[in-house]
Amino acid sequence: MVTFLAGGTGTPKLLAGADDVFSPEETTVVANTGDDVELSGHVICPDLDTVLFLGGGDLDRETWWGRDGDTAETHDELHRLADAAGLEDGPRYLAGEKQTAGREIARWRRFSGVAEFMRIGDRDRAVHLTRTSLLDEGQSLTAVTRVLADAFGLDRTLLPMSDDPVATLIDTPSGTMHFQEWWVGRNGEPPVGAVEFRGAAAAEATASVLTALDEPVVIGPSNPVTSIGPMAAIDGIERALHETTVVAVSPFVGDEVFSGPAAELMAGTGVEPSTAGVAASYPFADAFVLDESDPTDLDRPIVRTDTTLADAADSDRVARAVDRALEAA
Ligand code: FO1
Repeated sequence: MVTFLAGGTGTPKLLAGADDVFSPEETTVVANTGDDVELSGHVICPDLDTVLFLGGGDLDRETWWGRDGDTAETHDELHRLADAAGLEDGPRYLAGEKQTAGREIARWRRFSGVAEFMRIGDRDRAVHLTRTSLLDEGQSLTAVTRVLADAFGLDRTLLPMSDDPVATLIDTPSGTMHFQEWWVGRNGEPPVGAVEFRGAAAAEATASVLTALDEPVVIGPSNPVTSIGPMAAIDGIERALHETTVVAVSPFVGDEVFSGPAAELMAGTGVEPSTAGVAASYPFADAFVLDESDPTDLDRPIVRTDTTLADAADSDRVARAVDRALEAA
């Protein structure tokens, strides 16, 4: 058994063609939930859903979020209506007292659906509605994720990092905002200062996550700050990572990032945006997979390969390197 930590697109891209090396039946994926928001009344879990749709053969591979070929008629109509009603565009946070009313919720991740600031596909929305309804019926996020995983025919075990809410908040010169406001609402533009994982100190790793972390762990080329950071910020998870074997794939070649906001987030939080910075962010990692042209040397074992992840053959190659790194760790 092997457990992958997933956030953003890095680990899903590694999993996309890794089945011959890491059979889905023997793989658990623990997904970041720091990116989750409540928008238009829906609990949206982007990092869980990317793995869910990938496993169900229904992921939009252009964006690596949302469902393949989805329409967005409800979303488009929300914008048309807001325009017609003269309502200002979002992100529109609900008022302070509404942030924590109702289901247990981390502060400042709850948004109005007026001029919905994230594009929610119609079939995607059905997933969020089902999730939210089951949560409101009293099920835990872990239990709801199992129900959805069964509906999508997943062979992998998929777990949220915690059943407790955590919200990744970004400090910028324009104020503190939720990760999704910064990334989707403002195109990742206000410069990043500190990053806070609100709720993480009180959040607990579930028993299923702790059991999964008894196995060797693989951290794909996800961004260490907002994809993996919320998981490492939960005490029980951090302790478990120090105790088990961990292999991490760098999302950088030296100081060049493959994609996404990792470099801005690392620089903003005082970590060198490079493979060396990734290694410093993962003191619990026992070995690394680096690109063959990455000049970085580390104090831990390194396996090198071409770490480009553009298609299934790439994922297979990188997965084989991960397997060798697990042996070297
Ligand atoms: N990313 C965008 O850049 N724009 C969107 O409108 C958007 C909508 C969206 C809806 C559901 C979902 O699960 C993910 C969505 N994402 C969107 C992706 C998301 O913002 C991030 O890429 C992840 O949180 C990072 O893992």
